[in-house]
Amino acid sequence: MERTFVMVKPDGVQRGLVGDIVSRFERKGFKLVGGKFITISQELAEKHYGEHKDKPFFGELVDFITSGPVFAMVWEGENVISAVRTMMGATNPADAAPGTIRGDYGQTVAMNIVHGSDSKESAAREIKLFFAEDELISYDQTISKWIS
Ligand code: 3AN
Repeated sequence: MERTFVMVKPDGVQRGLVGDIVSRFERKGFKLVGGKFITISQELAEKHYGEHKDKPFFGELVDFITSGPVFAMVWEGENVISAVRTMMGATNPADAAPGTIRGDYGQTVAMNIVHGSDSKESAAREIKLFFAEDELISYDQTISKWIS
């Protein structure tokens, strides 16, 4: 079963959107297997956004993601990586469709509420970066048999 890394960014936490975002993935039928409320260190931010280190907005990105607490999660389900990306909406909230998280709540690309892994490789890397193996919980959920 596929897993992905999702994070409510500092703007989403400050705006009180954690519950809404968790609720969307729960109602979709995905299973929460890990979650923690943390403030990201400079070192972790630079690792997480390593692929953007040569971009002009890298400094801004690291400053923003370390500026306040985030809610980091791991979600599990059929095609969960791409489904979460669809539910988040386009990176630039101005282009994100209504009904998506960024389309409903976001305004700027720098503060776009939520992060979700963009591939199997990123998901594996990001989950490992944020969670120890024993922080991810496997459990039976009876709803699973009705959705996949
Ligand atoms: P996504 O989060 O949709 O995967 P990426 O990986 O292209 O988007 O970008 C990572 C993050 O970098 C975005 N979530 C956004 O917050 C930030 N970002 C992307 N483009 C810009 C930009 N032009 N200016 C400031 N921040 C940006």
